[in-house]
Amino acid sequence: MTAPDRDPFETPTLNNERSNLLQKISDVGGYAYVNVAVQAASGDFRSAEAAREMAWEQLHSGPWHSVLPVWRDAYSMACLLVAAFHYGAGDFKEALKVLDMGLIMGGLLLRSDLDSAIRKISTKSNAAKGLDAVDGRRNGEVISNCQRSNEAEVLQVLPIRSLSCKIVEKRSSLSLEEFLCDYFLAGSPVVISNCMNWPARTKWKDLDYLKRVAGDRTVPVEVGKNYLCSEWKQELITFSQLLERIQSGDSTSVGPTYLAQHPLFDQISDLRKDILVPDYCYAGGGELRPLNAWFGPAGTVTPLHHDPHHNILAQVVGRKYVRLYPASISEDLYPYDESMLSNSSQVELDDLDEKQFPKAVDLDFMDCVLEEGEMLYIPPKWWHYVRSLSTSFSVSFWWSDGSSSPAS
Ligand SMILES: O=C(O)CCC(=O)C(=O)O
Repeated sequence: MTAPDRDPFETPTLNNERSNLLQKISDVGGYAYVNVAVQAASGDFRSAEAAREMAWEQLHSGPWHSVLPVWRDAYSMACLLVAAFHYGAGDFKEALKVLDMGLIMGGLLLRSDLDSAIRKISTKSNAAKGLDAVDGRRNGEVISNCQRSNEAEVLQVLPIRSLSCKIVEKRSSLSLEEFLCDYFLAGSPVVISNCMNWPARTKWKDLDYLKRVAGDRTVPVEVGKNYLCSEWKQELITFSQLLERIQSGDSTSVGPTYLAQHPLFDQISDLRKDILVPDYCYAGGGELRPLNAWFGPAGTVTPLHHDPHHNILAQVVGRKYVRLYPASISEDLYPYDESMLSNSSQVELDDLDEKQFPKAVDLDFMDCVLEEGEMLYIPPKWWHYVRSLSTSFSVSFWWSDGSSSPAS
């Protein structure tokens, strides 16, 4: 029997779990926070806001890795307290925004309370808007897919030498055994077609559906040419605002808006139901990491970099160009010296400076246009550059080797 969903906005708000948390916050000297949180729990909205601000300051008091985990849980708790007031006042949008911030920035301790508060509010808010259950369909407006479809048009926007070297091998309905023997153990990339029988293939093209399940939710996006450029910035916007920017083809003077490398499916469970973890991700017996979403218009660029994990990049909607270089030629790609950027290359493939980076000019690479419904296996530490050729929604599945440390 499953336990009944406990009320995330329960009274008294300070149950055992939250009282224990307050004790831990006192232990690290957060007496002022404890004071205002207790007052908030007895019905004072201003105190709830003050608690949230205090926790927010702690989250920004130094580098992210040095923030004490207890302050991340304190932030989640304050978000729950603040959201309870907005919910009580019938301001569902504001309540959702606050709870999403708790999910994005907060700790794990009160995650199930945040999730159930979001479920509760979404149900009420959909009922207020006259929308049926998540699957109830209306006449769907479809994601506009300004595709660059012919090769000459595609080549115009791609880095020089694209599609002229070695095209990544493509295999249809590859079995797990074939994947293991021919690619995973050999450390070779492969494009796999006919393998994505997911509800997301149709649902994520339907704007009404996306608006209904995610429209009022707050998500972090990147704005700018790419994360290595000086004018690049991050913003928090609602999923509806992101859809509007994508649909209007609005690329600001700085560059397109990209929801990139965000664990969206931990945040919005209805979208998680639309996808399946490919069996290939169990190769090697390692641990699957949080799934990341990549959603944006044509023209988003993820510059040349590598990751320590195995990766299946699943192309759910639209198409992308991907270029790959093996790990063995890393030095010829001039990685940045700073440790934060040491997995990124200084070589800008879209505007290759041959004088500054001569060794990169004639390097062999593999590339492909990853079409809708295909998956690309990228072995660990392989350098990759990715450019979207249309509106594009992809999911990346990263997993570690059973043999390597879980942190890698
Ligand atoms: O799709 C993209 O823009 C980048 C994907 C990527 O870098 C990854 O999956 O590791």
